[in-house]
Amino acid sequence: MKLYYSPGACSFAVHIMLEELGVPYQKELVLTGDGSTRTDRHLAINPKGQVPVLDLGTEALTEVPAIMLHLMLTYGANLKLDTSPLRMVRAVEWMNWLSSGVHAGPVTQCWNPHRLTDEQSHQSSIQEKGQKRLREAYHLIEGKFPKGAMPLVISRWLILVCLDIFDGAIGSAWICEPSFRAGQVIA
Ligand SMILES: N[C@@H](CCC(=O)N[C@@H](CS)C(=O)NCC(=O)O)C(=O)O
Repeated sequence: MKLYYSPGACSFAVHIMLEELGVPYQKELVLTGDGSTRTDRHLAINPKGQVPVLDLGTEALTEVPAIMLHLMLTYGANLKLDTSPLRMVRAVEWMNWLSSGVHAGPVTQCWNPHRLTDEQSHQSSIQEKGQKRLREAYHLIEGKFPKGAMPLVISRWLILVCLDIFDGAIGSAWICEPSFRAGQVIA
């Protein structure tokens, strides 16, 4: 199994999961900032030109929620994860929202406003709005999961989403989790 990743990108969520599940894997660095995701070689692996990709040997998986689900279902027993149907459905529910409503939405607004407009003068207001939306999402999540009650897969995603945006100064419940520190080690 090989993870194509870029430090601090959304591949981080998968990276942390692999470390915590304790499964052997290889990794290959594909930086998101220097065009490496758009090379012919990488496009042959993932035509979307993105990380993460988890190459299983037989086929390559893309999209964080799909990869996380695969890891949970295949190796969840390593961490005694509850993989009963309703728990898995809940995980999908959260990951879909984190992937679309948070990552593709406000995170893109904050980090890549140029993807949303060609008008340079509009970019700072798009970023500002993105930060507001991200804080709203963050408060929604914290309200839902008090300290220590957050399902593992969600906390892994949040580490990724909030790490840079809030500059580590969130002071929230989940930031104290061991996985956050694990994430810092492999970042
Ligand atoms: N929906 C995708 C999003 C993947 C994505 O946005 N990857 C970014 C890094 S966070 C990337 O590879 N960007 C490089 C690029 O678009 O050139 C997923 O969940 O995996």
